[in-house]
Amino acid sequence: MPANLTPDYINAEKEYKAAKTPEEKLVCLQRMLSVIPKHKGTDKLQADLKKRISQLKVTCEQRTRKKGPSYRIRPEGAGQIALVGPPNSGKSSILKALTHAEPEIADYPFTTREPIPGMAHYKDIQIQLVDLPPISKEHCETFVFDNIKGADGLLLVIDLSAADPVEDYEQVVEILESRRIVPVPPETLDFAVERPGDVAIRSILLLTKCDLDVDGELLTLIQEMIDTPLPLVVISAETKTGIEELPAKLFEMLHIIRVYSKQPGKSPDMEAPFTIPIGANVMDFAGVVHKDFAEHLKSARLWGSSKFDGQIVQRDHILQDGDILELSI
Ligand SMILES: Nc1nc2c(ncn2[C@@H]2O[C@H](COP(=O)(O)OP(=O)(O)OP(=O)(O)O)[C@@H](O)[C@H]2O)c(=O)[nH]1
Ligand SMILES: [Mg+2]
Repeated sequence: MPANLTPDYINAEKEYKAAKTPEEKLVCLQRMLSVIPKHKGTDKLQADLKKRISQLKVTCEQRTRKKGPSYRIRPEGAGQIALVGPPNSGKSSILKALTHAEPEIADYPFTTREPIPGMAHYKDIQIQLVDLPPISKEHCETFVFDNIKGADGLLLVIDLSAADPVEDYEQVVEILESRRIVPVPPETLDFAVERPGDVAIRSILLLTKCDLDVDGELLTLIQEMIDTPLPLVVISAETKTGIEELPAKLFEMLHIIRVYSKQPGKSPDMEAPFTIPIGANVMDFAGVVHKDFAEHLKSARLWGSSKFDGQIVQRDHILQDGDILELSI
């Protein structure tokens, strides 16, 4: 039986031949396997591809282990949030829609091969987004999990127009849990986990490509079928539906507030707030501004959530988002 290979497959094979590193070769082989016509005539070829993929995976894992943590993106801004999901679900498109990053976006799986950071803006702060290579049962780069574990929050990105978005979501959670990562709702305060060693991370389930669900039928079906404690947020990177509202959700997920510092007799610096955890008090803020303030704080005056402007507040006074604090030593 003839194999009848498609142009997609032939292109992927060309890329495979041109690929230089084992990682690039692996991605090409996976792409070849995902686009190869599935019928009797390609059975042998499929088996051969699978064998080459598993051999290359071993080589790649050994190389990743040697490279160590160099793939981990250094956190910047008020917090780091990772984009996690199956191949082709639309992760990179979200990074591009929210930041100035220019990730490669393409209509085939395993386009993203290494973590790509970008800064999203929320009011006067920046939140770091990290686009990651996909996770799937077929293949996951080991370093992806280091990035996920180190993130302050996760966006689980599922294509709601995919063949089985509920299954996609369940697989992502299963893979994460097999790596001891437990996505929890953004409002979670208590990170008590069932198994010691598990890492709980605040997460949102992003159902993307909603422009392909014009009458909302797919969404209704997903809402009926899915079993998740996470909030569902529906967006489209294509039409930008829901994109503008996302930074506020990222901010909420970080559980932080913005507090401005003011020097005595001067106007406050409203350009660059400090970010501190919700529930932090005057002393916590002093420690973040400078260790001298924390060690020698004499008094603090508050503008914003205080009863009157310039009110003197105690060291254990709990601060609110948008407060301005004048510290004196
Ligand atoms: N219609 C529609 N297409 C989208 C949307 N978001 C992404 N796409 C398309 O989906 C395909 C995959 O998008 P990517 O952003 O590259 O997906 P990814 O999850 O980063 O893919 P990998 O890096 O391979 O894991 C591309 O062809 C995009 O143009 C969307 O909101 N609507
Ligand atoms: Mg991508």
